[in-house]
Amino acid sequence: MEASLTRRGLMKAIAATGSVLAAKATAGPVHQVQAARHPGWVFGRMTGAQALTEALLLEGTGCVYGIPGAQENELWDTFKQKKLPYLLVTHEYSAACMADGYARSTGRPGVLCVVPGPGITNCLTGLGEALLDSSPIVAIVGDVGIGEKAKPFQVHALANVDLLRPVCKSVYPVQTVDQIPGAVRQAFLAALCGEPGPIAVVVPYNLLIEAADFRSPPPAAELPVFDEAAFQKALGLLADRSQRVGIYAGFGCMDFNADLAAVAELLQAPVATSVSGKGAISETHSLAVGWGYGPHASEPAELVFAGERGHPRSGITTLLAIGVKFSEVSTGYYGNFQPRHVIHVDANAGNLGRVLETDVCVQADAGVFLGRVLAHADMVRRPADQKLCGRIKQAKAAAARELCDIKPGKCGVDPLAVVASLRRNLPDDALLFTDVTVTEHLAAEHFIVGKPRTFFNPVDNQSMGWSIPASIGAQRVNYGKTVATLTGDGCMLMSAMEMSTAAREGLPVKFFILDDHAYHYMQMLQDAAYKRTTATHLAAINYQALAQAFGVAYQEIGSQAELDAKVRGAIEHNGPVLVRIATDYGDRKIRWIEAVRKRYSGELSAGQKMRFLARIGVRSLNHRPEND
Ligand SMILES: Cc1ncc(C[n+]2csc(CCOP(=O)(O)OP(=O)(O)O)c2C)c(N)n1
Ligand SMILES: [Mg+2]
Repeated sequence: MEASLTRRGLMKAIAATGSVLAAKATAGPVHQVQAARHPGWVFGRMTGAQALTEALLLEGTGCVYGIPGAQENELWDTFKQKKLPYLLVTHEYSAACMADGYARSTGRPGVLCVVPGPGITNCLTGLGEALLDSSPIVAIVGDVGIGEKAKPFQVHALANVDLLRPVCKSVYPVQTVDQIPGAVRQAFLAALCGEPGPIAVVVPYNLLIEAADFRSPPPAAELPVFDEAAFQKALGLLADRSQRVGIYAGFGCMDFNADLAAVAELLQAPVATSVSGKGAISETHSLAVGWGYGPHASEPAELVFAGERGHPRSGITTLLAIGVKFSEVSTGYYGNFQPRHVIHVDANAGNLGRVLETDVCVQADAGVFLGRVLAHADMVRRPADQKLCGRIKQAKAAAARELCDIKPGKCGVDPLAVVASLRRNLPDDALLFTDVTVTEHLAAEHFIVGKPRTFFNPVDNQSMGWSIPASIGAQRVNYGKTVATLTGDGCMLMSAMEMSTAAREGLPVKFFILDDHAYHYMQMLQDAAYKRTTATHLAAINYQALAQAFGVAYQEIGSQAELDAKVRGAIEHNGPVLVRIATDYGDRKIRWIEAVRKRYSGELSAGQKMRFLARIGVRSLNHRPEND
């Protein structure tokens, strides 16, 4: 995954710093005048910690999430001295998730700072989520001391650089103090360049207290790759008006809302998004059909893309997939069907044409591609398709009616009712963070997203417990906005401690916890395949006491009748609130799970199927299964 582009850029940045360094700057007033002449440079005599902090400030860092340690106390002290905002967390997993929440909500790289050894191993899961979900992060990571005075068997002396490599797009191990600012600033560029992702800058701690004369310019951005020949071929396909185009838009389209809608209108193409692409087009747009386009996702998307029986000229024939990679989760185990023609556009050549067969793959940033299509509007324009818009409207109305099909719930609230209530009561620009519960799929399907960067989900690493810290990280830099999490009791148990951070900092996140005392997700999968459940029951927690201990307000929702009023009350409260929702999943069907189960079982060999069926048959005779 280490891009030669970013390595080359790093080398250039470091070389520039080094060569100027050779010319030794003079300290004092003359020097300060020189520094003023170099806006945007890290310039002057300072320590490694100061140069690192200057670099973060020059990149506009809004907050550094993390935990200090002996190796980095110098750095944290410098953050304070230079007024770089920071946030102390309770666990480094959270630091990575918070930086991720910052990045997804702002579009700018989120920054974390952790110690080597356990600081690194604790944050690996969060960095892994950012890597698989294309979220830009800069991880400032300490390392043991190097150089002549370095001793053997230092504390935290794991293979720190090697540990980071598999979960980062690139790792920059700094070797000398003068490399620090160049490496940090190059990391910001690389985190965003092409397909975004996490970059780690690893700094041996003794370099932080070393002083040097810095003359480090900002790194030069490299032009994004644009495959012109492939673009022309794609344009040719789009110009064929006998074909009906459908757009599948991913997270890569998130900042090109207006252009995406304009291209859709130009082509009269329905638009489905990946789950992380939700919001790239307003889901209330007349051509937006929801997420996915297979049987696992929004029903309107499936109906409109596949076409309806008895309507021979319905359904799409050319798929224009932009800034998206057809991952297992987003396609419901590769359930997006193969259209007749496929144009796949993505900034990362490694993502192109890996899942569907393609007519043409265009390596390009989504924004540049969309802009170029608009520049050729006359070649590809279609007349307004009233029939298509009518069908979309009808399909969306049917899906909306499903939202009214709320189960009464014997001992709590139907999770679909929670999703509906959140949509009714959260402002349009509120940020909602979902988590790895079965409800993530209900939310993806039914939570209508109107604005970009307002709906978030840990998609491809499916890291439980992500939403609590990610939402706190986002709230820290989106103070005026309503920020909420929708998570399960199992997920909450993984990162609940971080609610104390929200309380300490007065970050008014609304934590909605669906409590069923179980891993319902696993129960749905296990019960169907094994006719019993194993290791899925969770403790009954005293949530009120927990909220009190953390110092956050508490709200209890026990029935559907009180749902709306209490959800509204929590949202209107001016501080952080833990909302326990007694949840009754009942026999609520989840399209994603049904579809994935069908695809998995379709792939079993005859022998495997027989073994599963025989076991199910025998166990079905037992009416008192040995659960958990
Ligand atoms: C770190 C991690 N461990 C295990 C899993 C497997 N897993 C996926 S969902 C889930 C249960 C989630 O429980 P909860 O938050 O209570 O939601 P519910 O299933 O009840 O909807 C588990 C164990 C995972 N995705 N991530
Ligand atoms: Mg649960």
